[in-house]
Amino acid sequence: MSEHDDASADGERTFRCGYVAIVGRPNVGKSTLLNRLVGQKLSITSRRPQTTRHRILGVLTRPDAQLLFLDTPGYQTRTGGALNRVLNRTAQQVAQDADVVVMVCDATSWTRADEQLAGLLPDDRPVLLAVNKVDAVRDKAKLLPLVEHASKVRAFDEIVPISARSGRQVELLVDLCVARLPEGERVHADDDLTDRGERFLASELIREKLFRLLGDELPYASTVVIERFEELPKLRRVFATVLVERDAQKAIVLGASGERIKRIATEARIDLERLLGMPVYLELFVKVRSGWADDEQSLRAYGYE
Ligand SMILES: Nc1nc2c(ncn2[C@@H]2O[C@H](COP(=O)(O)OP(=O)(O)OP(=O)(O)O)[C@@H](O)[C@H]2O)c(=O)[nH]1
Ligand SMILES: [Mg+2]
Repeated sequence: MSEHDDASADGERTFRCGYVAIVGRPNVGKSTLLNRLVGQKLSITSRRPQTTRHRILGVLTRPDAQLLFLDTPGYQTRTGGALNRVLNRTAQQVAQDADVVVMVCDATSWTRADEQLAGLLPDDRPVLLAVNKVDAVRDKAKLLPLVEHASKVRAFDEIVPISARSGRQVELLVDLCVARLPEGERVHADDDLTDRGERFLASELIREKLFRLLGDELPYASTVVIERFEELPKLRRVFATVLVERDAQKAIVLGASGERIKRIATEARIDLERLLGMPVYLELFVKVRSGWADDEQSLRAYGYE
């Protein structure tokens, strides 16, 4: 009997580690799920579709496994424009590189975009379907037709109804992922939450407040650039700019006598302080820079892979 067999006989479990891609059409709750999985707000969320624009890693370490979750931008079927092309590329690449794929859909509606994405996902690795937002479905019997239909579209390994908002069945989803991960040592320290730096997290939290406080008024083509990020022993000083495409949009972001930008800055600062666990000083500016979202070169300059 080898040493390995001895260990199994003693009931010692093998350690598993691998990548789990979270994919789905816009607005189904992928980022809310990532945050629920890691217990921190790493990935920004909002009611508006296409909130996520970058691949975001969230690390969950358990006694038996380390899961490397990758949140992705929502997959767009109505493509057009350089930004959408880059976002779709990110979603597909992440699915190709993962050990397990979790496709998220919305329990209240299955659309053509879900259908297309299900067909695009790789055939050579486990794909689980998480039917999210079940808290919004009062009569759970209404879930059955969706589950039946989805299982005809693709032979999913598992179909799990969950609520990322309440946490319902999220543990079960994690267990199902762990069972499908390869054996291997952890690649991150136990207390690592992500590979993204403080600078990036700061710009994302500001972008979230823009999405949330401007609602439908927010110009789709707006982004945040961190101009300066100072790391003092017990303080972060952040100077950031919101880039918009036109003067009229600048006025919208500023709000009457600058009230809106002030509120955006305050709310972003509070979230950032919570995430970093220290006081933050944040100054926010607005600038007009036209055409950035149509130009792949400036997209790269602003951090879109
Ligand atoms: N009722 C309910 N709403 C949810 C749940 N999960 C997410 N939502 C809401 O759905 C909206 C979209 O959530 P996100 O997590 O930003 O969705 P996403 O899939 O990451 O969206 P994109 O990044 O735009 O592709 C937000 O308003 C969330 O609060 C859930 O379990 N139940
Ligand atoms: Mg998202």
